[in-house]
Formats: sequence, C-alpha cells, structure tokens
Amino acid sequence: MAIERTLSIIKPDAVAKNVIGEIISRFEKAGLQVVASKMLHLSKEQAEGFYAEHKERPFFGDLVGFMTSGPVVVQVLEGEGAIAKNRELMGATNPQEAAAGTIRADFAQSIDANAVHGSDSAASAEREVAYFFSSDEICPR
Ligand code: IDP
Repeated sequence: MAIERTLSIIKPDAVAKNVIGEIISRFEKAGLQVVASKMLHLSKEQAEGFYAEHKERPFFGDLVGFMTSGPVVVQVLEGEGAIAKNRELMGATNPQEAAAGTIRADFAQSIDANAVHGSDSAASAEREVAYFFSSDEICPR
C-alpha cells in the first residue's frame, strides 16, 4: 500500500476533554506518524473555508459555530494507507453508529461534537493539508 498523508483535526470537544494525547497515541499505535502539528483557534472564515463543500447543508452554521468554539489541533498524519486507516480509527460520523473501540465511540458526544476530523479521499487530503500547512511546516522522517 502507498505511503499517504492525511489531515487530522482534534476538534474543540476533544481538546476540552484533555484527550489530545490519547487520540495521538491511537494514531501512533496504528503506525501513523505525526509529520506536522499545530494548535489553532479557528476564525469563522477559516472554518467556513475548510468546510466549504458543506455550505448548503442545514447543519453548516452549527458546524462552523462548533469548530470555532475552542482550540483545535490540526495535524498531518503519514503512513501506509493513511487516509483510510485514519477514517477507520475515527469511526462513523455519528458516534452512536461508530464501531466499538474507535475514537468517536470512545470520546465523542454527538454528531456535532464528534472529536475528530479526517480527510475522506486523496483529493480532500491534498486540499486540506495545503489549507493548514505550507510545505516547510511538514517534517517527514
Ligand atoms: P466526517 O467528519 O465523518 O467526514 P462529514 O459528512 O464530512 O463527516 O461532515 C462534516 C462534519 O459535519 C461531521 O464531522 C459532523 O461534525 C458534521 N455533520 C455531518 N452531518 C451532520 C448532521 O446531519 N447534523 C449535524 N452535524 C453534522
């Protein structure tokens, strides 16, 4: 399988719960490496731009409101099949439907406050990594 990069966001609910380390530990134990990381408090404009594909959806306002409600940790994860592997570790969007042992099953409260974001395709990963990181901020080993 190819080495890929994917964008992960530890969302405001998980940062507030103080489980940043536990979440990163799951990525590392699954063989993904953190090759870029920063903590940010997203502006409304940053959150709207990031989630632009959802702007016509009824939950868009709530999503932007939630993502700007507190700090987040944005990271680039690298590894074999990183995009699908991260989605598997995250679990389903709605934590009530997320498989046992996934990040969302263990740390998320609701479909709004669902602990993590992960790119869902190679095209999204490319756009999302570039949205938050310049190439000199990414440090592969
Ligand atoms: P994903 O984060 O699992 O990729 P997406 O469909 O890309 O899910 O949706 C982005 C985010 O928007 C979700 O993580 C969730 O927080 C929020 N969201 C998605 N669907 C709903 C919904 O039906 N109601 C409220 N929020 C939603």
